[in-house]
Amino acid sequence: MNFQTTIEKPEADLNAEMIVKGTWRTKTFKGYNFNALGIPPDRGHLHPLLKVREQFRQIFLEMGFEEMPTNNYVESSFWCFDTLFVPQKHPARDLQDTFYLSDPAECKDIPRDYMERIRSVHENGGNCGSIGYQYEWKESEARKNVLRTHTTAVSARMLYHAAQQYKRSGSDKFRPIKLFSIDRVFRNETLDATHLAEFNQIEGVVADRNLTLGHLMGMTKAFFEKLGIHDIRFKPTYNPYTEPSMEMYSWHSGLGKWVEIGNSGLFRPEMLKPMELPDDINVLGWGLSLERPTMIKYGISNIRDLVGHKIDLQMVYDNPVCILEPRQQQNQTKNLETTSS
Ligand code: FB9
Repeated sequence: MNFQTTIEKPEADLNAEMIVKGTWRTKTFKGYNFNALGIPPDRGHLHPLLKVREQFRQIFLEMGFEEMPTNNYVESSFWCFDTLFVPQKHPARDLQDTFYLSDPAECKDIPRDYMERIRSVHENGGNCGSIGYQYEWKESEARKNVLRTHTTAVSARMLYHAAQQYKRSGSDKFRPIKLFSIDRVFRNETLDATHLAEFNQIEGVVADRNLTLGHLMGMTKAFFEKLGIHDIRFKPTYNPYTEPSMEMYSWHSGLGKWVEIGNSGLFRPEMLKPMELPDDINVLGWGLSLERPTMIKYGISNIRDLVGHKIDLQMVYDNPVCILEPRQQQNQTKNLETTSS
């Protein structure tokens, strides 16, 4: 019977002094509470953008795409614009749209023969049934280094190397190419609630024999299906590097309007022929941003609450798991809601 007048507070911890002095023998210790959660260990928290990025990566990998190496933010104007048949006087290449580097200002290694083919396709259409832009193309302009304005620059380099590899292989078996990229691009744009001077571009490209506009519509439909977006609409648009080009829209019942969810097109022969891709190889491509779907998914209306030094870190700590894949018969927006459970 352990009745006593003094309430001895049971020990919670066994410390070195108790062991040294042997006082632990006479102490009463608290029982172990194995259900105690304990202090959550200070661990990493994935930024919502990285969670949504991983979801998009999984979708591309499921569709058999390979990821492009995008770990170089600096590109020469040659790969960022000239190979994509963007004329040297195009406004997108102006200082107020593109960040030019002062050091290193110029790119040294550009394949000479390829550059000459790019010169002639800009000046007079080269040999691909085009008249080009009928202007004097300057090598110095092409050598200017920039912060890439789109990851399509990386697609151009990957397609060129694939074409050169195919040419060297001498075989006539062209293995279809399915590549994707999700990485930062930089545009010297006017900043507003949805635009910063950089965003993450998501891009998919497919190269194969006799690809058509139908393949492009089918591929983008399949892609957005995996996002839970079913009926998308296409609207003709213009890009210097694709013809035909289309914007894609989806009905957003939450916002009660059609939302532009991306851009797409079939790359022009003026881009593909100088790469020495076989004549019957066509290349389709589409792109969107990572920030827009993330803002919609996490109900964030101002880009500065998602990205930048002013964001409240609690949002990063507390943002829930990100599940993009569709759930049957739920109306579209439903899928964009966060899985709070
Ligand atoms: O992301 C965009 N919209 C978007 C995407 C997804 C979404 O949520 C999903 C439901 C889950 C909601 C919105 N856009 C593209 C459309 C607009 O936001 C547009 O105003 C802004 N665009 C960016 C460029 O701004 C200057 C988004 C960015 C963009 C635009 C074009 C491309 C990539 C990103 C491209 C391309 C392309 C075309 C042809 C061949 C290869 C690449």
